[in-house]
Amino acid sequence: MIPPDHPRYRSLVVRERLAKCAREGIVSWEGLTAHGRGEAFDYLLGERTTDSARIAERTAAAMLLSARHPVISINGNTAALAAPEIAALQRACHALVEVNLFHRTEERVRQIEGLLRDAEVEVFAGKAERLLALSHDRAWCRREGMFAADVVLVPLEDGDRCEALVRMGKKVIAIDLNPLSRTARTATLTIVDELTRALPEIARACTELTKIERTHLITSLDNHYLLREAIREMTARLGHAMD
Ligand code: PTJ
Repeated sequence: MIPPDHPRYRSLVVRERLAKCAREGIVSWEGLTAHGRGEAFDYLLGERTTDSARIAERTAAAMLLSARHPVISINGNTAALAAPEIAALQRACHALVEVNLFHRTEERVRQIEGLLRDAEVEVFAGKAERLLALSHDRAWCRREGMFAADVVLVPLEDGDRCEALVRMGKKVIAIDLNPLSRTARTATLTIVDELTRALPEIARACTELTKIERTHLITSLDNHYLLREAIREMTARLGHAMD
């Protein structure tokens, strides 16, 4: 039992949830280490949404709303951490939601789809094929889903698939607390923010943005600037800690 007055209460509750989901097979064991890396970067960020992340989140909303065929890709960590937030974002931007796993088994795909449906996500399921140019199992996706998408939102991604999707001419929006990762540097747009803060911000922006604002955000997108700002925020906090 985690006492609610513990100073790291939220963080401990999230860890407990991920550990439970790992025991159930929804989160991969490797996903727990990925979460730890995310926590470390979030600590450096001050566990808050920075101004540049908010710009990235509004730009993501603009891209999803302007897309012909937007798809949100879900892995084990994302489903365990944010199923209700995915449902809310799907309602706001009408994207397809598709499960795509690195540590893929049919059983895990089914479990994660079930968890999402319980949270009222409309899951795009059905027959997956090995369609992406990757030697690992993230290559499995649906022909009418991710394969046909023009914009793909990929939370907690591994760099390989991000590169493969970009090479296919798709616009890739990554959510990754590590601004130095290959994913962060390859994506069309990188949101350096924690998943459960980022998704509601994107959903809110979907309901707020005018057409003119959307166009402005998309045409002024500068991912290099967004990454530089995230790194600047982190190094500034480290600098203050040494004062
Ligand atoms: O469920 P599977 O089988 O598809 O596996 C999923 C994992 C996460 C294990 C897989 O995609 C993986 O290995 O990812 P990486 O390469 O470790 O990358 C995950 C990235 O997400 C890292 O750069 C972390 O810093 C970042 N991250 C972790 N937790 C969060 C996060 N970013 C935002 N919000 C988080 N909560």
